[in-house]
Amino acid sequence: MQIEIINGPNLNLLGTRQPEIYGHHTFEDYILRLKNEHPLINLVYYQSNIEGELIDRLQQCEANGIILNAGAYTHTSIAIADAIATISVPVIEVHISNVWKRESFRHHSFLSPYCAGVIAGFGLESYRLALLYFLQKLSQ
Ligand code: CA2
Repeated sequence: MQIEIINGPNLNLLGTRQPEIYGHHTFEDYILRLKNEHPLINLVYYQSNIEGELIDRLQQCEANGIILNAGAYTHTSIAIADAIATISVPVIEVHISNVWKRESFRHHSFLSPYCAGVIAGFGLESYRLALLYFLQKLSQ
């Protein structure tokens, strides 16, 4: 089983800035832990700050499921929403922070209507919860 985690803009800065919102861990450290916990899953990680690259990656993805944190593009990108709507791989939208506790411009997502579900507000554990959903769903 292959699951791909795709992170959008600025998420390469995890663990270096705004730890009060985004925590102290780099994503590379976190994904190593997930991989160690799930050695039978082929967990692939991709990050880009560029909208078109994220769309290319979504279109090319051959995984069984995608865990997507599109960062601020969540709230702006009809193009990423169209890409999710077009592909057959199921996508779970995740956010580290609870976006509904934050500024009102973060309350709307263009992506959610095309995603299997949304997980937000659990720090990096949001990704683990999404992974657990796919593990359960895909092993049925
Ligand atoms: O809570 C999330 O996961 C967000 O997707 C993060 C985005 C934000 O625009 C969304 O509204 C919610 C921002 C990512 C910025 O990531 C940083 C990480 C570390 C330091 C600075 C920024």
